[in-house]
Amino acid sequence: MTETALRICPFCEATCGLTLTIDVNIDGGRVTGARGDRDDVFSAGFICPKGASFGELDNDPDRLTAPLVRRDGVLTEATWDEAFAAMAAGLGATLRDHGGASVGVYLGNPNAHTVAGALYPPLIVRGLGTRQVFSASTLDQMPKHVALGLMFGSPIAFSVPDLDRTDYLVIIGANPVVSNGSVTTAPDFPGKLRSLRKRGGRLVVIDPARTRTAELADRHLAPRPGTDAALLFAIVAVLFEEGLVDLGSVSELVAGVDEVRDLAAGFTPDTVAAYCGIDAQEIRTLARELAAAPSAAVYGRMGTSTVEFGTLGSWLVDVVNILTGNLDRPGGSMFPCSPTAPASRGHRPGRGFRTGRWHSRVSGYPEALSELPTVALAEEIETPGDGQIKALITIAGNPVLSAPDGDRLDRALAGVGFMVSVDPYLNETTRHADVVLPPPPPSRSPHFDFALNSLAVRNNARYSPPVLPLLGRPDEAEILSRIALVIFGMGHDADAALVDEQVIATTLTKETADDGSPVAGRAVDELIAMLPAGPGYERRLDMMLRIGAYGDAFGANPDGLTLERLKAAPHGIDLGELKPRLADVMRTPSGLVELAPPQLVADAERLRDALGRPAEGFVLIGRRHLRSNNSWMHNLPALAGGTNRCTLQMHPADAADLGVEDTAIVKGPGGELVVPVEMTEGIRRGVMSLPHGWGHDRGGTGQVLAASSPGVNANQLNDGALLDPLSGTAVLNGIPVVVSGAVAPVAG
Ligand SMILES: Nc1nc2c(c(=O)[nH]1)N[C@H]1C(S)=C(S)[C@@H](COP(=O)(O)OP(=O)(O)OC[C@H]3O[C@@H](n4cnc5c(=O)[nH]c(N)nc54)[C@H](O)[C@@H]3O)O[C@H]1N2
Ligand SMILES: Nc1nc2c(c(=O)[nH]1)N[C@H]1C(S)=C(S)[C@@H](COP(=O)(O)OP(=O)(O)OC[C@H]3O[C@@H](n4cnc5c(=O)[nH]c(N)nc54)[C@H](O)[C@@H]3O)O[C@H]1N2
Ligand code: SF4
Ligand SMILES: [Mo]
Repeated sequence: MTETALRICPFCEATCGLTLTIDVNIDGGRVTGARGDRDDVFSAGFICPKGASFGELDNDPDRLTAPLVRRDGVLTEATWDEAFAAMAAGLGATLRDHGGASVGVYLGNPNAHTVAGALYPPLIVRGLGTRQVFSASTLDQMPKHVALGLMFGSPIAFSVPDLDRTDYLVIIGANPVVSNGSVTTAPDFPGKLRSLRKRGGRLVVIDPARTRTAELADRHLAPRPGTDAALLFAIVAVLFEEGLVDLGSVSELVAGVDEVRDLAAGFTPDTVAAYCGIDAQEIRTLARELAAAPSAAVYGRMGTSTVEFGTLGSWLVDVVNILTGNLDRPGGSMFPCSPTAPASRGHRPGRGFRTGRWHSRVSGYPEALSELPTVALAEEIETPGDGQIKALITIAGNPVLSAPDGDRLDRALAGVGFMVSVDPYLNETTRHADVVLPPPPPSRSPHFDFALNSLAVRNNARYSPPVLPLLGRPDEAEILSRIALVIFGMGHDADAALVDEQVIATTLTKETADDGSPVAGRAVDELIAMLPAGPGYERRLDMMLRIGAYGDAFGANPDGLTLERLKAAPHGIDLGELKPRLADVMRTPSGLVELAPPQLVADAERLRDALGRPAEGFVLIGRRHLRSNNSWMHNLPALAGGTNRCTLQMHPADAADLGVEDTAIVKGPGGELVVPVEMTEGIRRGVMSLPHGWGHDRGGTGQVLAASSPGVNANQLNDGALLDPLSGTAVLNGIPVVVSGAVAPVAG
């Protein structure tokens, strides 16, 4: 017998609503298919190949179904009791002998896509009191956090392009037709770009490669990799030079405009043209069009972020949005309001934002958002001394492939005292663990987008309870809670619900004491008694919804949101189009947007020095594929093969100059690879691209299909020495490489 069930897709940031088909005759049920849910209030039926493979991913026979414990050097299946006890013994011994500060934590990307990943890792990190915290953020969006923190006083003050209403969109360093959007949550990004053009709007794409997104554009500019900050600065220079600056509705709320004008004068189109590889006139035209458009938005992602001047570039995206009057206005770049955002407390100054409150032990890198650069993880494990990492917890990550110089990290992980990994797969990283605790597949896990809702191009609330039963396994909330219990010194077999109850009591105590809270002055016990019976994560979610921006304030606002209401609306609740709310999100001490933070002004000097650098040699950039997801979807037949291959793309003219045919030897600062070559006219000359997340040839990973077409690890070319200094983010785009043919040309 077949049934259907609704489930939000967790495989990328678009958060599409899916309708799953379930075969209930199979023991415990089995997902047999997935299609887009046409009634979903946010995604309206959109689905991509990854979402369509939900069943295959859910049922992958290589997923771990039981925990693994290392015995006599070999990872061996164990019972959950044994595995939790082994985790408690290993972690407990490290805590006793070296303290919580000696435990490192690595948090990977899917933590942004699970309920457990949002709710429990912060408790684990806080409980340890460790500064050895690493995540995929310093391989990704950390530059944006730092820029936002310095400008708005809040590192999460993300604005997103108002895709449905904008008249003019500039996409710089992003390929949302393939990635389905990032740090902007929008199902059917490609459709939204087509609609923009259909309603007479214009699309400009700035990318060294003619991507599928660039192919939809009215105009495509292909700059040299790593030069976005200079290009954006030149746009700013033109806006000032030609009197096109108009801050619109935010003009009373911005400080530092004159400083930015003075700074930008050193980056005119003529000054940056050679460095960026873009004609000065093109830059002027772009600036004029941006200023003239009735509404416009600049949207930047990986290509603007994971580069040498990532924080500067991320800052300048918003500087352009502000100077053209497009920040916080319909059709411009707007601040979403998620259902778990705190209820509005109006415009109030905050404590501001700082980085570098402490530094990494070995290389002295500054902390950002209480994290250290992931490129420093290996050296923090290897280098003896006070504060050395003696034990490591990894949750939903694979830094051996996703971070620079995986070979070094691979060796370091082999030597770490104790390692526990929470991951459904044995991969290049988790194969080093002493205990692997696999969470259940998505069909047996709940879903709510704590992080991604606050990046949505239309405000909405949706919740998916688990579709299928757990069959005696702990869910990820319980797995992470048990790790937290050990860290709190309560023992791994204590009641896991205590963790959530503690958070609820602490949060409500703070809220009821806060005059600006919708539950100010209420009795904590009375509020706790109003939470629904059920799993702790649901109780926490209900609490967050009720004190949140749309909440029922525990009955004070009877029409407001509760988890019960949300559950009664399985296709979600539409919360309307984005509305201006800058005053609500801004938390600078001055109460103003700081357009010229001193740290960024100082870093502009570094960029000015780079302008004179000769533009020679080849550089490497990355690319993504519609049917992949970083390192962990190469094991599914439906997604593997075809054009989803690990090849080096290069311009045929470059190949001819280099004498490269089918195969190339690529040398970078971190190593050397032999890679199949794919010629394409759609990439700028002097630039080559290689996808990341491949290199599944290390053995011992238990992903049979992935290992059969392993590809190479692009990040092995990178030694990780190059960082964006303000954010500690690895430079992943614009790596210098030397390329030659793998087979000597036949002498003729
Ligand atoms: N050269 C280069 N390198 C890059 C990038 C690039 O563009 N170029 N991109 C970078 C970016 S943007 C990112 S985000 C990082 C990603 O870096 P990571 O997050 O370190 O790596 P992923 O490959 O995403 O690995 C995710 C892991 O989570 C596991 N997982 C999946 N679902 C769940 C779940 O529900 N629970 C748990 N506990 N685990 C789960 C998967 O099995 C997999 O092992 O890579 C970065 N590396
Ligand atoms: N199908 C699929 N979807 C994904 C993922 C995936 O692996 N596969 N990964 C997910 C994750 S973790 C993330 S963070 C997002 C990333 O989402 P996006 O940022 O949209 O994805 P990328 O493909 O990395 O796009 C970066 C673009 O920047 C270009 N680029 C490189 N260097 C430069 C530069 O210096 N300047 C400019 N202007 N452009 C440059 C590249 O050619 C590339 O087209 O995608 C998410 N979605
Ligand atoms: S676009 Fe993203 S969220 Fe939507 S179906 Fe595809 S992978 Fe899932
Ligand atoms: Mo990412």
